[in-house]
Amino acid sequence: MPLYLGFDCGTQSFNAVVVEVDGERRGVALERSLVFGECFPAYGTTNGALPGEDPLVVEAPPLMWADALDRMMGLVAAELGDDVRRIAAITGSGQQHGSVYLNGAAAPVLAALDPHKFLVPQIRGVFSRQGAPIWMDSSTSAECEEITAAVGGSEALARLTGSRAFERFTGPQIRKISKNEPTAWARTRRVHLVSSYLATLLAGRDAPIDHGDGSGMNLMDLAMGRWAPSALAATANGLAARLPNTVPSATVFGRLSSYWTLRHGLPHAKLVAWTGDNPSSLVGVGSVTPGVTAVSLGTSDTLFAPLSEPTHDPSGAAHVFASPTGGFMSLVCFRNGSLAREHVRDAHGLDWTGFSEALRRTPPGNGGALMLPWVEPEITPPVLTPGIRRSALREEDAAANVRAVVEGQMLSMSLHSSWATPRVTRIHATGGAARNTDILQVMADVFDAPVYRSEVPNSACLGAALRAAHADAASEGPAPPWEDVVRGLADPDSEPVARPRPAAVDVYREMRPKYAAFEERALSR
Ligand code: XUL
Repeated sequence: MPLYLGFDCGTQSFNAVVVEVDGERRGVALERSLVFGECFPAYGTTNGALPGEDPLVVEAPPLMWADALDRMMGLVAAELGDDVRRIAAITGSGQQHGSVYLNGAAAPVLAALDPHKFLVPQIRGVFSRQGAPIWMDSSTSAECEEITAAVGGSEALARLTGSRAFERFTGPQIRKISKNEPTAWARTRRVHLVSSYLATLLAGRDAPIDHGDGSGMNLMDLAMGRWAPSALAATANGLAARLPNTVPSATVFGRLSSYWTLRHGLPHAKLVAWTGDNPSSLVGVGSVTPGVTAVSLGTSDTLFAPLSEPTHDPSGAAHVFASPTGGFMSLVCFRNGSLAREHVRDAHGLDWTGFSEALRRTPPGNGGALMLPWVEPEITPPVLTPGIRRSALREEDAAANVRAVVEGQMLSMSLHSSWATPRVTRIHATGGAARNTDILQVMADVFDAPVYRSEVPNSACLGAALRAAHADAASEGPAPPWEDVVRGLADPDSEPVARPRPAAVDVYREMRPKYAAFEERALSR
C-alpha cells in the first residue's frame, strides 16, 4: 500500500503528515511538528520570524526552513523504518507570499549535495540575500502604489492577478529589494516562494511555482495561470528571467534527488509541485466542492471557498487564488477573530462557559443591537483606526455585548464573502473557537447553512499529503474525483453540529442590510 508524505512550512512550525491510501482503506500513518522557536533556537527567531528594527519589516531565515526539512526527513525516515520505501509521492505547502533569493551558485551546489553531510552547511552560500521577507511584512506601501499605478489601477491589478496590491504580497516585496538593494538584486538568479524553494531543495534543481501560491504574488495572470508581462514590467527589471515556471498544482515535476534517497533511505518518490498554506488547507478541510465553505476561527478568522471562475472582490479587500483542485478559491481574512471575542469576554469578566451562556440567554437579532468588532485595525473591511462601534447597545450589558460581537463577526463574514459565494450550502468550521457550539449556531443561522465541525489539527499539512495522493493517481491514469481523495481523512464530522433555524434565519435576513448600513456609516467617517 503506497504512502504519501505532505509537509507544511508554516510561520511558526514545520510539519509533516504521512497518509496511507489504498482504495477505501485510508488513514494517517504519522504526524510530526517541529516548532521553530523551540527546535531551532540558533536562528534567533521569535515565533518563526526575525524581529527587525523597523516594526514594518518582518523576515525569516530560509536556512532555518532547510534545516527543518532535513531534520523532519530524518524523523520521518526513522519512524517509518522499512516502510519509508513505500512513499510514492511527496509535496508540501508553505506560508504564502514569502520570497527566497538564490544566486548563481545555487544550481551547481544543489545538484551536487553530499548525502553524508547536513544540508545547511552545504547551502549557506546559495542566497543573494540572507533573509526572506514573509507575509507579516508591511513595509512596501510605496511599491504597492507604484505597481498599481503602472498597471492601470487597483481594479485592473485585481482583475488580472486576483488581488489588488497588498504589502505582504511578493511582487511589492521584490520591487522593494530590486530598488533598495541593487547589488543583491544583480546577484539574484532565482526568486522562489517558500513553497517552491523547499521543493527545489527536494529536487536538487529548480522547482516550479504552482498556480495556487503564484496567485499570492500580484504577478500572475490568474485566468491564464502564467506570469503577466505587464505586472512583471511594473515590478522589477529582469524579473521574468529570475522566476521559475508556473504549473498547475497537480503537476509531478520530478523525483526526489539522490541526496535524500541516499541520506535517509527514501525511494526516488514523485515530487508534486508545492503550494501555499491556504490553498493546501482548502483540501485539508475537505472544502472541494463549490458552495462548501471553510471557516477557520483563530486569532484572526479566515473564510475560504472553492470558485469556478477567476473573479475578484469588487471591494478590493479579499483575494482570489487558483485552487489546487483545479478551479479557483476565495480567501477573506478578518483580523478581529478570537482577538475580539476574547476582548468582549474579558471586558465583562466572563470565561468561555459564561460567554456561551450569554449567547444562549439572548435572542437572535439581539433586540436590534449592533457591534462593529474592530478591537484592532481590520483587514476586511479595511479599518486603520480601531475601536469597537456600538448601535442600540449599552456597553455594560454583558450578555448583549457577547451576542453582538459574534453576530457582528458572522454578519460581516457573510456580507464580505457573498461576492464570491452567494449561496453557501454547508460550512466546515475549524480552529480553536469552532469548539464552541453556540458560536457555530449563530454562524448556521446567519449563513442559512448547516455547520460541520472539522477536527483536523493541521489542515495545510494534511492537504499536502492528500494532494500527493491525488497527483500520483492522476499521473498514472484518470484523475480521481476530489470528493474521493478527501473521503475518510479530511471530511468533517458526519453530522452537522449546528443547523439553521428558520425563525433565526429570517431575523438575520432582515438584519443584514441594517448591519451593512451601520458599517458603511462608520467607514465613511
Ligand atoms: C494569506 C496570508 C497568510 C499566510 C500565512 O494571504 O497572508 O494566511 O499564508 O499563513
